Amino acid sequence: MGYCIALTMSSFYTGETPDAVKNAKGLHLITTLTPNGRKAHIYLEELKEIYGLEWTTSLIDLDTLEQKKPWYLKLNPNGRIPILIDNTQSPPHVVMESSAILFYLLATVDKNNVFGFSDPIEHSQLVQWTIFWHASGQPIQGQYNYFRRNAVDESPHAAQRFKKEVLRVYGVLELHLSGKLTSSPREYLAGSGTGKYSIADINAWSWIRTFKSIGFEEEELAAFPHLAAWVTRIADRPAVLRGLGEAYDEEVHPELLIRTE
Ligand SMILES: N[C@@H](CCC(=O)N[C@@H](CS)C(=O)NCC(=O)O)C(=O)O
Repeated sequence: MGYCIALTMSSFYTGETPDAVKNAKGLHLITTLTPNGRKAHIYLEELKEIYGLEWTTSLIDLDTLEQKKPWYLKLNPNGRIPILIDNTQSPPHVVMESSAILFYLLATVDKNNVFGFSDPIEHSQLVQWTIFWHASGQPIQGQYNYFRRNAVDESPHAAQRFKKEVLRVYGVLELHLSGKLTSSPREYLAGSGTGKYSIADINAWSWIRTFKSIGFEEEELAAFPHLAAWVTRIADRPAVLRGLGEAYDEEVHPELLIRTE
């Protein structure tokens, strides 16, 4: 039996896996202050308020490429953050992909569906809008940011292409929230009536919150009043403020930073 456990653990960690990860109990998050990291932070912080959820955190400075090392790739072959390790499972269960982390926490922690829905139709709405942003929003906004910041040639083609597509995706969310075509304006992305704040909102909000500062003209932003109101509606939640902030900042918490040689 002991032999089996040893085998299981050795297939999960390497000799290089940092002690903070290897010895963690319960939920352990590996993250940094990026939009994909922040969506996990925000939901964990919301769950802490409701259920008293506890977890531990390790931070990675992406510039050190710790996330590309074999010990990390063994946990997430995609070599990106965030990941959540559930050490209450045997062997520990690793969740990669930020939206999948939200779904995992919804299924395992948020038993009362405070940030989800027990009704299958409303749950289907939640899944739709979470996947819509994960598939059509965040990769496009990520590429838009990349080409905006790292143009290496005179051709603005890629930057323009991604900018146009980000604005199109914002337009989809604006149409949905405004109720322009359905006569049902909404406050949140999923749920009956005007909707309910859920992981679908957390998922998209961590990215869209910056929409006024990522290079759009005032006239372009004027097309999204309902999206702007939605950003403001969510911004002041205490758990949201904590999720954005210093608990996940390696300069404030250098003791949480993991770096192998
Ligand atoms: N689809 C993934 C994307 C994760 C992702 O792109 N993470 C970025 C930070 S937001 C990252 O780890 N970048 C570092 C790298 O690519 O090496 C998710 O939603 O979790």
